Parts: sequence; structure tokens; C-alpha cells
Amino acid sequence: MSVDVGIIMGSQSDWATMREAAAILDELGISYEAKIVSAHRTPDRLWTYGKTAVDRGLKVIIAGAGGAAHLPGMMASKTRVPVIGVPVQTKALSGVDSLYSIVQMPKGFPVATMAIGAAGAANAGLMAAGILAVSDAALGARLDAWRDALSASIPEEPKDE
Ligand code: RP5
Repeated sequence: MSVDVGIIMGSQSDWATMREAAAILDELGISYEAKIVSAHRTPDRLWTYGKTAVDRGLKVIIAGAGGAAHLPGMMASKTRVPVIGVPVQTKALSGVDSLYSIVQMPKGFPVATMAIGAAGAANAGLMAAGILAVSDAALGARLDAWRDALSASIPEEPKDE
């Protein structure tokens, strides 16, 4: 049974961030799997995941990592499945290290890089939904409704908190 989206992350410690992507996919009814795949600690796992991604039917990969965050770029080097990168916020450098490690890919192997941290992970889920919705009208309608609901939830005037 294939899933549409692969959420991969460098460590268990990334899950607190990456589950924001999973929550969006759950809300929108998109099938996914979540796996720990580390560029440094489990390079063979990364290799196999990238090598089999197309044949397994993955349509989008969301890859999150922190620090020397090589996972998204290495995955983009190994598969043509679109990779969305999420820079995980780090303690030492606040995730700027992660962002710089992910965003500046050489020509030929793009990673669609999101913002640092939880907002970036949630946006990765929404970006994956937008990509899948190009060929799935029902999902497109669900995504439109999700966006409309968010807009409707924003008050016109601020209040004292
Ligand atoms: C990276 O190192 C992971 O993506 C994680 O963000 C960071 C720290 O990993 P742990 O030491 O918490 O396992 O590879």
C-alpha cells in the first residue's frame, strides 16, 4: 500500500517539529509515512529511501533536519521526487545553520526550502498538499476550504489580551 508523502527527519528530536507537517496532512486526508532517515547516522537508509522513492509511488518528500542539515539536499540528489526542506530550529544557532545548510543548493538539484521551525513544517504540509492538488480536484477543494477557514478565523480588529 503506497502513500503519497514521505516525511523524513534526521532524528527523533526533529519529530516535535515535523509532526506539524503530519498534522496538516492528517487534516487534509493525505496519506503519508514518517521515518527517521539521517544523512550522517544512517546514510545507507537515506540511499535506499531515495533510490526506491519513485517506484514506491511517493509523490512528495518532506525532509526536516537541524544543524548540519544535509538530509533534504542529499535526498534531492538521489531522487526526482520533489523534496520540501524544513530547517529545524537548533539551540546553538537558532536554526540559521539548518536554513543555510538546506537552502543554498547547487543548480540541478532543488530543494523547496521552508521557514525555520514549526511554521515551516506546517507550510511544508500545505506545500505538499498544493502539489498533489494539481492532479486531485477533491484535495484541491479541501485545501481551498482549509485556506478559507484560516482567513475567516482572523479578526479584523485587535483586542487587549
Ligand atoms: C540532525 O542533528 C538532526 O536532524 C537533528 O536536528 C540534529 C540533532 O540530532 P540529535 O542529536 O537530537 O539526535 O542530524
